[in-house]
Amino acid sequence: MFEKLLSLPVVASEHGKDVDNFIIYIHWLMGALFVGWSAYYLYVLWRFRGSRNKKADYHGARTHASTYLEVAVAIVEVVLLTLFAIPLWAKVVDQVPGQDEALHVRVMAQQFGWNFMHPGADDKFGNQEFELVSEENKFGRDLDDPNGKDDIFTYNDIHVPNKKPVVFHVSSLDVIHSFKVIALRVCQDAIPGMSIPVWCEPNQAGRYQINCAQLCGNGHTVMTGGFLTIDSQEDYDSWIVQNTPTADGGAAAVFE
Ligand SMILES: [Cu+2]
Repeated sequence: MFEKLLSLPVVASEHGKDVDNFIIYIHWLMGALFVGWSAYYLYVLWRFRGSRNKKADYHGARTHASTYLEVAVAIVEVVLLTLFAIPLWAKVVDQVPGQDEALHVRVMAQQFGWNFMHPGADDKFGNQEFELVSEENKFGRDLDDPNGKDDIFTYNDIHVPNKKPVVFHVSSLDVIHSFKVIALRVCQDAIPGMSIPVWCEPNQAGRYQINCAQLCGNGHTVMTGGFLTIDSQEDYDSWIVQNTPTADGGAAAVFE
């Protein structure tokens, strides 16, 4: 019900509900503050109106009510922080699944789009070297590494399986961008020279828009052209087959 009231967008990840609930709790607090402050403001307008108070009174408040209220608001904020925000952060941000527990995908943002590196059928990335990074080789892939032969490279299009954790290793080729998939309730800054993991467990198949959440240049809005598709296992398997590079570099050539 409150999701509707706040027009929260569709959720497609396991932890998304927790994020939404937290947003709702904060709105409850903000609602209470809004009503309380508004009522107090109206009361003060009436209580200290000019016709009743011809002369200014320098004493100010004579009770401690405002202090108690301040303390009560602070306690609610501490509860939101310690019982909800910090445990939620620990659960959905800090505990990144390991190599065997999740699909790992590399994301390289650039002005103005999203490059993806998928480990392919063997679930192993090929070697990458900083020295090899170029306009054609955005991930600095080592073309001689056998683990990298089946790696899939795409632009503005990535597929992940439903109901399996996925870790996005987010980086940038030029300026600071931010990888944001609203449906997944995932957002991570993309910083040149760093690879920062962000993860979730998708739970609803569909095609979802990717946004850049940092103003990154003239074409910033064009970065909404990226899409993430959550596939059923069957669709995902066929996506892998269709996009795995052939020995002559067929599929890879299309996407690089
Ligand atoms: Cu951007």
